[in-house]
Amino acid sequence: MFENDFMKITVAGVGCGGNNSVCRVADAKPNGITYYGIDTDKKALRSSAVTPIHLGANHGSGRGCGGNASLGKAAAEENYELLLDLFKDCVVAFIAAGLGGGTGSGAAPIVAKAAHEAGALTIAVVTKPFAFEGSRRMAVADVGLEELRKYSDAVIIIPNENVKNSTTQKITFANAFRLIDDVLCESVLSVLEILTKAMLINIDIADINTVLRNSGDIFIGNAVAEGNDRVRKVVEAVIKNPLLEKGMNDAKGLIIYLSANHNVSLEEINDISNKIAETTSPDANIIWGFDFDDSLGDLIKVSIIASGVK
Ligand SMILES: Nc1nc2c(ncn2[C@@H]2O[C@H](COP(=O)(O)OP(=O)(O)OP(=O)(O)O)[C@@H](O)[C@H]2O)c(=O)[nH]1
Ligand SMILES: [Mg+2]
Repeated sequence: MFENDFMKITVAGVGCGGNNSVCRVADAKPNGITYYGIDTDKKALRSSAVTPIHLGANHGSGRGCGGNASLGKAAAEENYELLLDLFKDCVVAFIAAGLGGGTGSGAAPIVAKAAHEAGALTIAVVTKPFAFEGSRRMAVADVGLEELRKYSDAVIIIPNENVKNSTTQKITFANAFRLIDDVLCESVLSVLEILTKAMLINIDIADINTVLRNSGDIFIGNAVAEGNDRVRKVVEAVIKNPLLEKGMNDAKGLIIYLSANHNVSLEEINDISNKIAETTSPDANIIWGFDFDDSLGDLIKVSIIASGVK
């Protein structure tokens, strides 16, 4: 796990789903991150393992928004100054939410707006509801997503339906949302890891801002491979992520981060980078980081963030 003691990174969960996933990130204990659990539901916040922020004391009962995104929005606007304060001096802010409910869909865009206005690179990581949750909830999610896109620099979208393909094990109803919390959590962790590692090596926040500021929807991929054919295997795996709504085709920006032991050849690094770059648009802005990691043995590890994906 990486360490970060050189800049303020904040991970904020909004609403029940957002909060659960942020608690998972905090459990994984990456150092030097500030966590907030933001909700209109006072009771839900009581069990939060991260710093609780209650929104909208003057808007409703303190029991959540019951799926009403206008209430969620009003609650966040009521506490806008507080939100601005939370993100003061923050360099990168992650906003996690399950879209479809009132707090996540209504308040998360305003939380993103505050983070962005405070100057942070603002990355939203959100889920869309299962089909069985009904069209009304999906419509609330769609409106929430459009609002979030207005205020976030980058958005990662995970349709809950895709989670069904994420494991060969039976997904019980009881653990379905737990699994989704994990997916949200892993997405945040993986972007965090790429950003902090890349910045430790040879990429600075200015490079990262160039690729991710106002970049729209983003794609993330992680893969490892070993053996004679490891270049082909790792490239094939890293450019696919069945959990995400968008693939990485025609990306306008790309961060590639590779690690391998000291035996890795220049040709391998060259081939991996070129093959990944071929899937982006020809004028894509590509930034690249590498680190030796002898603990990987024969494995080669590649992580990517592609921005402006269609
Ligand atoms: N990750 C995760 N998602 C959940 C959970 N419960 C529900 N969801 C999903 O997230 C969407 C929003 O639900 P919640 O997060 O409970 O809603 P909220 O943002 O708290 O909004 P209100 O309760 O209406 O104020 C749902 O439509 C589900 O798709 C959960 O425990 N974890
Ligand atoms: Mg709730």
